[in-house]
Parts: sequence; structure tokens; C-alpha cells
Amino acid sequence: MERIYITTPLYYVNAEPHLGHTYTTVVADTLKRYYRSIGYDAFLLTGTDEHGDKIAQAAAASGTEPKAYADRVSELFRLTWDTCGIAYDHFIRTTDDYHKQFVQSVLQKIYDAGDIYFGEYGGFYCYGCERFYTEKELVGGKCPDHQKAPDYISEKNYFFRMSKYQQLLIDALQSTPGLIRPERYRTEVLAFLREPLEDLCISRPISRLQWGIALPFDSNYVTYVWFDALLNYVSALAHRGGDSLASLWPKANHLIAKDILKPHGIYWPTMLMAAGLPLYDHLNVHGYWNMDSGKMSKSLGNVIRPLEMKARFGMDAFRYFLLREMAFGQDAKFSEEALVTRINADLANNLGNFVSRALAMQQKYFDGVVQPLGAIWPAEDQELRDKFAQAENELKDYMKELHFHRALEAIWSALDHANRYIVQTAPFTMIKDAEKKARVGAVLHHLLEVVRTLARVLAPFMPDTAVELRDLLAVGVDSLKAPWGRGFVAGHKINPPKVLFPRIETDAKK
Ligand code: ME8
Repeated sequence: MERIYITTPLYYVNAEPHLGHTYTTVVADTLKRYYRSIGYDAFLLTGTDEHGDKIAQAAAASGTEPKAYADRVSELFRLTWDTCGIAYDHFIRTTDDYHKQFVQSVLQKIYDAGDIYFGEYGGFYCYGCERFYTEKELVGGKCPDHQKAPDYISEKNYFFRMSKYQQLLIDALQSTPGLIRPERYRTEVLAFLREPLEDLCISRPISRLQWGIALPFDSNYVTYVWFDALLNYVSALAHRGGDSLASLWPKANHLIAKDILKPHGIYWPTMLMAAGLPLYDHLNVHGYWNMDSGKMSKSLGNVIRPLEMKARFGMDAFRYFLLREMAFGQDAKFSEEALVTRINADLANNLGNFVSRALAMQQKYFDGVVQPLGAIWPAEDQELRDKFAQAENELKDYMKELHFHRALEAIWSALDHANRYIVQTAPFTMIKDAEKKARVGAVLHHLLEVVRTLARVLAPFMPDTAVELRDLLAVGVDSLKAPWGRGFVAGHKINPPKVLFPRIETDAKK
């Protein structure tokens, strides 16, 4: 059986789940459902990143101990994903004992092999990013992400000999085009590697920070949060036991946004090399969601919370918007107006109306009982079937390249065709002529085949809607696999229609 291992970043517990986290997690969930649907053994990992300065400071600011603080926010992430119906297989916390032990064992192994050494380092440190910056990386003397001047600190620390793996990493990136994708991010990492790579400071003295995993070879230090957190992708599999590590790790597909390209594109593969582990299969990098009003932030009061979106618009509508609106790899803009426009046009109108028309006619003309297709299919029937077959083929190619928006576009283009088919065949006119009743039955049967196909192809993107469609058709999961024209047994009765996506009235129209 083919396998795929899908991961989201481990989200920091100093912020509550928002639009950005939700996008990556929804993409991961969609991929998992898609690969499952084509017969893969797909495993999805998510979780929370809980150590380091940033979390210790956030806990202190809220007057809580770091562990209690992390417990609360981590639970919030887990609950959010549960409520959103994310089908993760394991939720890892970097404070889990097995993870801590795993990190220590890897540190010891790399230390014993001579790739970790003790040295002195002074540099510009940004607490927000939890990393040192070179002068060149600062913009106007400030961290480009946090717009704050970093602190200059000098101290004795442990270093990972990252520089030793620079050439090996360049070779791997050059010989494996898809290792980091889309291509522009591979190019970005390669460009960065044109400069000599410095060794990575992987410890923090406990005089400055206690909230971390103790170094196994020096209890005066804790592990730098990135060296701890990145290892989650492997520790979770080791913890799972069996052949998980051997069979799933080489099939790893990480999902991240471009903000954490450097740790995933440089630190992580060199760490894997030092630990004697194979590299991930793909690092998949998406762009940023921006708000109309600029960056999303608590202080601007424009944070988009997934549970609010689910409550107001429904999870599937929100998922559809996220996957349809952003081209994976590029930035996208979020606005409620755009969301409502998509819901009304694509979901209420195109999809919702199609389904309710098909089901309503079936009910009205044949009391819900599916009619025979007839031995000879006119050209328009074949065209309809072919249009969906083509969309499904395109979808396969698009999913391989993470072009979710194009996959959905292909389905909607077939749906447009199906709406035109109703207009062209005009069953509502034909039914007035008793002699054409059999043809009306056949046309409606084709419409139900469209609904059945939709229940199959939409399942990874809009899982609840797919189930609703299936319930409306009164068929089981297995019957979704049947080829066009073989989905319903003679005399099968479907259910009456219902409104899947109510139109959202905007203020302007009220
Ligand atoms: O970086 N648009 O955690 P984090 C799109 N703990 N995606 C966004 C986004 C936005 N505006 N904002 C956040 C960390 N994301 C580390 C990761 S992994 C071993 C450790 C998503 O909570 C996106 O996936 O800051 C981004 O990479 C991630 O959240 C950063 O989450």
C-alpha cells in the first residue's frame, strides 16, 4: 500500500488559532482525505510548540506557569481542530515526555558524533523570532518581522556544525527539484546557501531560560526551541512504534508558510543528515493570508477565528473559500466580502441550486424513484459524463502539485456545464409531453449521476457536504465508486431536496 505522511507546523501556544493556522491545517486535512480516497495509507500529524523564550514570556505576562499556560492554549488548538472536523491522526505537544526523550537522544547522538561543540557567540538576537540575526538580515537595524531592534547578547553555548552539511544540502536541493516546492522557495533556499552557512547555536543557558528541554550532556543548558520543535516530525512516528518511522518518514510532506522556510529548508535537513535520517519527501510552502487592512493582529482587532467562521458560515463554506481563493505558494487576501461573494455565487447558486433542482424534479415527476437511462445516450448525455471524467482527471494532476484552487475550478467548470445541460434538455418543458416522460427520466438520472460524482470528488474539500449529498441520494460510500450510469439500482428512491447553502444577504441588499 502506498503511504503519505502529512504534517502541519507545530503552532506556538502564545497565540490562539486563527485564519493562518486554519489554512495550513485545512490543506493538510484535505490532502489526507484525498490520499485516503485514492487508496493510500495517509497519516496526519499536528500539534503545538511549547518551549522557549516566547512562550515563557507570554506565560509570565499572563501570570501563569509556562506548563499551565501551554496546557490551556494547546487544548484550545486541539479542541478547535476537533470542532472543525480535522481528521488528524496524532496531536503532539513538544512537552510530551516521549518527545523530550527523543530530542535528548538525538542531541546525544549528534554530540557523540562530534557535530555539536561548545563555543562562544555574540550576536543580535530577536526574542520574537527566537533566533540570532546577522547584520545583513536586519532592516534598518530592526528585525524585519517584529520591527524591533534585536538585543546584542554574548554567551557560551553549544553549536551544531551546520556548516559541515552546506554542500550536501546544496547537492540534495539541486538533484531533487521537488524537495522544496513550489519552485520559487527551492530557489530562495539555494540563493541563501550561496553565502557560507554559519553553525547553529542550539542551546540557551538556564540562567536566561529554564523553559526548555535540558541538554543531556550539560544540565546548565536547555535546547534551542527550533532544534526541539523540528524533531517532532520524527519523534511522533518513533512514538507510534511498529514500522511507522521506517515506512512513513520517507514519505513526509511538510506543510508550512513561507515565514518558517529557513528552519525547515536549512536547519531541518542538515539536522536530519547529522542524525543519519533520510530527508523529507517534500517541503510544501504556501504564502501568506493578508487582511484588507494589512497584517492580521490582535491589536488591530482583525483576527479571523476559525470557530467564529464555522458558526457564521459553516465549516465547509469556509474550507471552500480558503482552498479556492489562495493559489498554494502565493499570498492571498482575506475579506468577508470575498467570502460572502464566493458562498453566494459558487455554493448557494451553482452547487446548491443545481442539487435542489435535480432532486426537486426527481421528486415531483417520479416520486423520487430513479428511472432507467435508456440504451442509447444522446450526445449531450455523453458530453456531460465526459466533462466530469475530464474534471476528475485534471483534479488528479492538480492535487499532485497542490493546486487546490485549480482542482476546485475544474469541478465547478463541469458543474457549469451540468447547469447548462438542464437548460438545454429542459426536462421541465418535456414533462408536459407524456411521450417524452422516459427521456425526462433519463435526463434526471444523469443529473443524479452528477450529484453522485460531486459527493465523491468534493469529499476531500468539503467532507460534510459530501455526506449530505450522499444522504440526499440515499446511497452508501461504496456506491460512490461505481462508474457513471451504474450508481443506482432499479427502483432506487432518493430523498427530497433541502437547502445546502443558504444565500447570505449582505448589508447592501437588506
Ligand atoms: O512558526 N497566512 O509557529 P506559528 C498563512 N512554532 N499561514 C499562516 C499565517 C498567515 N497569515 N499565520 C500563520 C511557528 N500561519 C513554529 C513552527 S514547526 C516545527 C514550528 C501558519 O504558530 C503557517 O502555517 O507561528 C505558518 O507557517 C505557521 O502558521 C506559523 O505558526
